[in-house]
This record gives sequence, C-alpha cells and structure tokens, in this order.
Amino acid sequence: MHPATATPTHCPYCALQCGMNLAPGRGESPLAVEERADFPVNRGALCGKGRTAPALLSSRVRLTEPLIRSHATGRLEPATWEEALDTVAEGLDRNRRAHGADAVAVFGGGGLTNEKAYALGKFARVALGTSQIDYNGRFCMSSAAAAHQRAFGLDRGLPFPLADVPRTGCVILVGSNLAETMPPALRYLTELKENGGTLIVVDPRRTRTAEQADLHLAPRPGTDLALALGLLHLVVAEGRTDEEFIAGRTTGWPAARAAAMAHWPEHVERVTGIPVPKLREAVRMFCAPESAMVLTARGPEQQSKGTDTVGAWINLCLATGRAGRPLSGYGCLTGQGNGQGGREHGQKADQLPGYRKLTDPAARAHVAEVWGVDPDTLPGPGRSAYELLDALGTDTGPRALLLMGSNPVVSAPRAGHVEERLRALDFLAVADVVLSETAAMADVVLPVTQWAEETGTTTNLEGRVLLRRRALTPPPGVRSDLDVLHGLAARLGPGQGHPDLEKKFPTDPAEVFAELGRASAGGPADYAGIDYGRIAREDGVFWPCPTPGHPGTPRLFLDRFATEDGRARFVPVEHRAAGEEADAAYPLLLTTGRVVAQYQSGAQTRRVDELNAAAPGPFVEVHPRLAESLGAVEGQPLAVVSRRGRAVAPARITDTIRADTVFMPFHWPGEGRANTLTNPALDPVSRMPEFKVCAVRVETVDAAGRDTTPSTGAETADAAA
Ligand SMILES: Nc1nc2c(c(=O)[nH]1)N[C@H]1C(S)=C(S)[C@@H](COP(=O)(O)OP(=O)(O)OC[C@H]3O[C@@H](n4cnc5c(=O)[nH]c(N)nc54)[C@H](O)[C@@H]3O)O[C@H]1N2
Ligand SMILES: Nc1nc2c(c(=O)[nH]1)N[C@H]1C(S)=C(S)[C@@H](COP(=O)(O)OP(=O)(O)OC[C@H]3O[C@@H](n4cnc5c(=O)[nH]c(N)nc54)[C@H](O)[C@@H]3O)O[C@H]1N2
Ligand code: SF4
Ligand SMILES: [Mo]
Repeated sequence: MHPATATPTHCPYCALQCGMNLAPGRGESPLAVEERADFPVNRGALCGKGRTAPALLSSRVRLTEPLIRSHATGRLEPATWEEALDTVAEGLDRNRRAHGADAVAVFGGGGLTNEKAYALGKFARVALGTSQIDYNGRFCMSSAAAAHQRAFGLDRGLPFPLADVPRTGCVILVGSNLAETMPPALRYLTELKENGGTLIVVDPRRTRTAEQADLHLAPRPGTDLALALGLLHLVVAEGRTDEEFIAGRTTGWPAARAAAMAHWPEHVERVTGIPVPKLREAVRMFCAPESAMVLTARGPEQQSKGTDTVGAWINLCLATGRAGRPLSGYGCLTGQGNGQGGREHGQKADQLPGYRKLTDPAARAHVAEVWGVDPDTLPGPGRSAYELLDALGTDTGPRALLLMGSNPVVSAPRAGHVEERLRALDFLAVADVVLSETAAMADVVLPVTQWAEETGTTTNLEGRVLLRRRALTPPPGVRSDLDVLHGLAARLGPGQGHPDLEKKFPTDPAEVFAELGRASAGGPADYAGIDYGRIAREDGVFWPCPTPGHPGTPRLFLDRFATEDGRARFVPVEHRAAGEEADAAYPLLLTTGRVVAQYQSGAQTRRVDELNAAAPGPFVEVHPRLAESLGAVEGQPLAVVSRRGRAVAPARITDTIRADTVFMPFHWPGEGRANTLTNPALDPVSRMPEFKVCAVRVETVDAAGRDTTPSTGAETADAAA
C-alpha cells in the first residue's frame, strides 16, 4: 500500500544510518527516497545502496509466505504461519528435551534494531534457557570493542560525533575504505583537508580512500601491530610524548613503553614493508598539530591479533595525549546498520542488556528483575560466533539453530566447513526477508518485515540512538521478528509451566524499547532517558542518557575515562605473526573486503538490479607483476587456493595493490566465494576470525576450469585443514 505523506527515517544498511525521507512512490515502487538535508550525519547525501533500498520492498524475490521443508520432496514448500511457528517450536523443543537447553542455539545480527537484538537475547536466555547465543558482530568490530573496554573501560565506537573529525589536526585512518563503505562520510575527510588538517591512510591497497591521503602507508596485511609499535617507538625516541597527560590521566605506561621500544624502526620496516622515512613522516604529521585522531575499521581489526593491534593504536594516542580531550581520540568505525546498538543489549554470548556482563551477579539480579525471572535461571556465557558455528551438529554442540539477521554461508570464515556444520544440524530455522544462501538450507523459513515496514531504533557509529519509522504497510504474508519471537514463546511456554510466556515478548517496538531502557538503566550503555518522541525531536540521542532530563553524551572521556580510577590503561602489546604466513606452498597473502555497490553477504543488494549491474560478481585483484609471472590477463579466471579450499574469479589487474597480496570482495556465494579460503584463526580476547589475512597461491584456469599454471610442486588444498 502506498503511504500518503513523506516519512523521515534511516537507511537499512550501514552504520552511518544516513537520514532519508520516504515519500509516496510511483508505479511499481511503493516508496521514493528523498533527500533529508536537515539530518546532520549525512546532510542529504546517500550512496547507491541507500538510494535504491526501496527496490527490495516490492521485489518479486522477497519472501512473502513461510516455507517448510517437505519430507516427501526435500524442497521448501509454502505453509501457513501457524504451521511454520508450530514446526519451529517443535524443532527447538525436541532438541532441548532430548539433549538439554544448550542443544538449542541462536544466532543474531548487527543489522537488527535495538528492540530485536534485545528481544532475541532475552528469548535465548528466558524462553530457551540456552547459553548458546552469539551474532555476526563478532565478525565485525569485536576486536575494537575489546580494546576499547581494556583501555577506556567502555566501548562506544566513536567517543565523539563525526562532526569533530574535520576540526582536528590530523587523522590516521587505519584499514578503512570509507570512500566505498560509507561514501557520504568521505566529506568529513575532505573538509579536514580544506581546514588545513592532514590525512594518513594505512591500507595494503591504494583504495579510493587512500587516494585522498596526504600520506599512504601500505603495510603487508596483518602487520599493523608492528606498524603502530614502530610509530610509538619513534614518538618516544623523538621526545614527542605528552608526559603531563601520561602522568595525570593514564596508568601502565612503563610496560607499554618498554614493549614499544623493542620495535626498532628498521625492524618494523622489514615486517611491514614501509620504509623508515615514511614512518618518521607519519609521526611528524600526527604529532605536529594540537589535536589528532586515530580511526580504525576492519583492516587492522579482523586479524587474530586485532585486539592487541587496536590496543597499540590506542597506546599511541595515549602517549601523545590524544585521547579524552576535545577533537582528539581513538575511534572505531562500526560497520553494520545497528552494529553499535546490536552489541549492547544482549545478543552477544557473554552479555546482558545495557552492555552488562553476564557473569556479574549484580547485573544478573538487575536484568532478572526486569524480566521477572529468578537470576539463577539465567544461563552463563556461551560460545563465540565462529566457535558456535563450528560446534553445530557435533556431539557436544547445539543440534538446533534459530538464525535471525545473518547469512553465514557466505560471510563466515572457512565457509565450506560452516556449511557442513549447518547441514549436520537436526533443525535449522531462519527468519529473513529473502531466501539467502543460509535460508535455503533451513527446515523452516520465516518471512519477516523490512526496515520501512516496521518501527525501531538503531544506534549509529557515533553512539547516536536513531528512530527508523514505519512508512509502509507490509504485505499480508510477512510478520516482524518481534512477532516471530512472541509466537514462539507462546508455543514454548506451556511445556515449561509458563502458560503466558509470550507476555514477556511484546510485539510493539515502543513497548520493547521502554523495557530495554529499564534493563539498561545503570549499565554502561544506559538508554533509560531515551524515548521515541525525544529521538524524533532531537535528531537522535547519544548514550549514555540515564534520565529523561539528561542531555545525552555526544563526547565521552573529557573529564575521566570509564575505568574505576578514571584513568585510561596502557596495555603492553608485542607484535606477533598472523595465523598463517606466506610460505613455499602458499606464497601470497589474501585479504578480503568490500565494494561500494554490494552489502555484506549480498543477500539484499545482489537482488537490486541497479547494484548488481554496478558490481555483478567477484574478482581477484592482482598486481601487474604478479599477473605477468602467472601469465594472466585482465578478466581471465584465476583460482585462489588456501589450506581451506579453492575459489575462482576473474583477474582484475591493478597497480593499486601490493605485489605480494591479492584481494577479493566477499559478497558472493558459489565458486567465487572469498570465505571458502579465509582462516578462522581467532583473536584470543575478542574471538574475531582472521578475515584480513591468510596464505594462498594463485593459478590460472582455462575456460573449462582446469589449472593451466605450471605445477609448483605444492599439494592441492587440504579441505580438512
Ligand atoms: N559498500 C559496502 N559498505 C559497507 C559494507 C558493505 O558490505 N558494503 N559493510 C558495512 C560493514 S558491516 C562494515 S564492518 C564496514 C567495513 O568497512 P571497511 O573496514 O572500510 O571495509 P573493508 O573493505 O572490509 O576493509 C577496509 C580496508 O581494509 C584493508 N585491509 C585489508 N587488510 C588489511 C590489513 O592487514 N591492514 C590494514 N590496515 N588494512 C587492511 C582493505 O584493503 C580495505 O580497503 O562497511 C560497512 N559499509
Ligand atoms: N571474507 C570476509 N568475510 C567477512 C567480512 C570481511 O571483511 N571479509 N566482514 C564480516 C563482517 S564485518 C560482517 S558485519 C559480516 C556480515 O555478514 P552477514 O552476517 O551475513 O550479514 P548480511 O549479509 O547483512 O546478512 C544479513 C541477513 O539478514 C537479512 N536481514 C536483514 N535485515 C533483517 C531483519 O531485520 N531481520 C531478519 N530476520 N533478517 C534480516 C538479510 O536479508 C541477510 O540475509 O560478514 C563478515 N564476513
Ligand atoms: S552510506 Fe550507509 S547508511 Fe548511508 S546510504 Fe549508504 S549504505 Fe545507507
Ligand atoms: Mo561489519
């Protein structure tokens, strides 16, 4: 149904959460996107994904009825909602009864609204009683989150609004290609330079973002930790530390200093491939102005040492007094639409709403009271995302899975193995808007409403809580995720002696948000003072916001850090090798990432014609020298082989990449799936997998798919590795 007036709302995709107006559409499209110039973050600008987002609302390929796998045909067949919810409840309950509560798992997503993420975490702990819940944010910014907690005692991606960025003196942007991943945000960097500030970009590729830099450092993938330590070494050697700040506002400097001093610039040059004069230049640019920032994204974070790497960049900020002061600080550019809020309210394995710890007795008591349950019934922490996927269908792991808001068949590391684990499940239910590659494997598929058809809040990369408004009536066959949880609770409750369990899972988002506010009250991410009306009036409210009269907190840490003593903590870190290094059999490094026109696993954007035309399929970026040594020409299929498997995609020859590195975007399933290759080596603290570096070899392939590269004597991929 077409709406009558324009509705101010936000994009369904990335963490910038650009403001837009949805006006009545014409013809086939129910809605038209219009500029919302008064929203401060993007001031009207949108990327192609945001502009085309309504296409999926009326698309013929969206799901509009539940599907159940037929025993007779093995195919997914249309079913009623009653049948579908009965089947899901039975599939979950059957496994719980036979094998215990932890035999049932839940997997969520950072794209889910705060209301959904909160309800999903509560559903796992209260309706299923399982500890086995985690989400795709583990694959996203978990390393930065862990480093934030360790150093500052609090994790909010950016401790300041983006509007501060153009006003600082220097920005080091580490492993972010925001020209493609958040195009409207590029403006903040352009303005920085117009204001006389400088930009340093650290990326093994000369990306569209790196093109904007005054200084581009192109390290070997997986060596950012050495780089940050080398810069800190030079800061000390050149007498550029801020001793007053170190003495007054930090602890732990002597050990961190000693660790950095072991990383001589010449050694760092050998490890990273960045010449010493460029390291010196970076230090000069960073230290010369009054204020400076370091911003990281997935490049340095998606490594098996991502937490320590971010810690090293934070140490650099602290040693130079560039944190906890106006226009200075460290920040993480969070990725998913609700990547920030999605990590605060309890869909993470070790967490309760308000960014509370599941192991903290006081936190358990507070949340249990809001939920009306006995704290002793709340399970403890469960497995992290990859460990959870890896355990599915094993003797000790979950046998049934409810998945909402992720497509791990495309996006999880070592995806071939993850696919096998999903296949080994007794029961899989997926709630999605389209038949994603993961939904296609399910026993039951639940078709849910999309962004413009429901109301809910997201928290953008700045920590600004925003309101997405319903602008359109959903098609009759779909229900919201909140409805799904309500319907399942109604079916699961009676067997557990809770005849009205569904009352704990309201379907009205405003009611859920009010409860989330109470559950988060007094916690680190305190939303208690926020309500929908206020968000609408104020263009968003920055958390923490403990009371209705509180102004919200755009800038954190200006007076004190969130640690017990109010001081930021230096953490001594040492460089270490990646999970896999190049060797004779796998002589190159693979790194992975994104292109502007596709989003994540591509489940949504591959179904939008305009985006698909712009980015129709996978490719392998190779340097001309590497192409020459392979005898490969532009567009020729290349096989990229790692210890996990083999992927084939056309060559894209470019001198913007290091000659020892190849790059693949990860948006596609099938033969060109980058995650067939990636290494699930996990960071010991954050449990982040190493998406950004693994060892590979590259071979040319003829049209029939046969290798044509002369044999190097290397073994073929060991799929079981
Ligand atoms: N178009 C588009 N936009 C998106 C998304 C999308 O899928 N598509 N996803 C959203 C989400 S969830 C996220 S998390 C963000 C991600 O946003 P970004 O972090 O900007 O995206 P990536 O392309 O994964 O990685 C950024 C850069 O890291 C570089 N890199 C690779 N290895 C290394 C390394 O070892 N060190 C360093 N320093 N850099 C390295 C890559 O070359 C790449 O240019 O984007 C959000 N926006
Ligand atoms: N090789 C490699 N792999 C990566 C990365 C990388 O850089 N390299 N990056 C990682 C990162 S940062 C991320 S964030 C992950 C993301 O990867 P995924 O977790 O797969 O994320 P999406 O593709 O956004 O999947 C979201 C799914 O949920 C559906 N969906 C959207 N909105 C809703 C909703 O409201 N409710 C429900 N029920 N479903 C919804 C979508 O249609 C889609 O099928 O990928 C990770 N994988
Ligand atoms: S930058 Fe992100 S939020 Fe903005 S329009 Fe593009 S995908 Fe949407
Ligand atoms: Mo992400």
